[in-house]
Amino acid sequence: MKIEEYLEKRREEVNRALDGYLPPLGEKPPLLVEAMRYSVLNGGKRLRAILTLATGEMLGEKSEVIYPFACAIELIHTFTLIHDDLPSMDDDDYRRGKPSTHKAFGENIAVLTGDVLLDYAFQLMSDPKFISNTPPPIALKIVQEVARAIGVEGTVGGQVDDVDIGEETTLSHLEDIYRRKTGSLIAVSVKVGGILGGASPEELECLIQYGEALGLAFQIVDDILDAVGKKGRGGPKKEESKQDYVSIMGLAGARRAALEKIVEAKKAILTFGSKANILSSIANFVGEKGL
Ligand code: GRG
Repeated sequence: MKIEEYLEKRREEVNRALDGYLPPLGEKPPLLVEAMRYSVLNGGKRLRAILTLATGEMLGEKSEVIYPFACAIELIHTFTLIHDDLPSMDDDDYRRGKPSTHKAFGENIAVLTGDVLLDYAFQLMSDPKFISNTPPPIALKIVQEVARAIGVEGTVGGQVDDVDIGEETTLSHLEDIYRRKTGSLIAVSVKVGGILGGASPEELECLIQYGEALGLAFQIVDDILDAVGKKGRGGPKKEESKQDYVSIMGLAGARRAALEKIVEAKKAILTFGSKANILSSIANFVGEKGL
């Protein structure tokens, strides 16, 4: 199966699972439920959930055990997008081709929708109702890893430095921000799959290296797509003077760097042999999007 077909099939499966986990329309409070469903089920590649699934399955874990964790990570990802789009952050009116959550529901509801998705993600990863096949110590380890990845050392810390980035920055500072702001959620998606699949410490280290390199490549490619106008946000990009990978390295330099990171990611999982073909193809797919 071609990687595009694999990703599409998994995207549909993840969408069905997310649909099932989210509270149905009609539940209270209606506005919050509507905003949760609008924000989560409005497209998205589901890359992070797919990485968790592909990694766990590579190591022999069943998909039904992985789904609550994979979907929890997607809920957290959606939460970061909602908050990232707010006027006080990146101020984007469009997301995934549709009005961003604050444009569709107002800023107050958007903030609360992000909050509740974060909360719900931790419920998914810890409530026996959802994770009856996962031993509690494993679930606790995953909860710790995810919480750390999105906290001070990870997503939020990276976002804080990104907000503060200004017009002059160095490449190493930018990469440090990208590793935390974008890379840490991608890396932990892979790590969670590894933990669920019972990876040895050495295997987990290789998976983390893969996830980190892929995460950095992913944000560089995102900058490239932004620069060439292929991001598909669904509306005009607002003017901004913030530096990014392309403004510092140029388009060719950014493409080169992204491909280097993809090579690094694939090298890290060589130890798994052909079992890692899907992870390797996902890395190629991410890199090729920037070409
Ligand atoms: C995580 C606790 C916590 C707080 C959030 C707002 C914020 C702090 C962080 C922002 C992080 C962020 C949005 C980084 C950008 C990452 C990025 C390139 C997202 C686009 O990901 P895709 O292309 O999106 O996978 P789809 O729509 O396909 O899901």
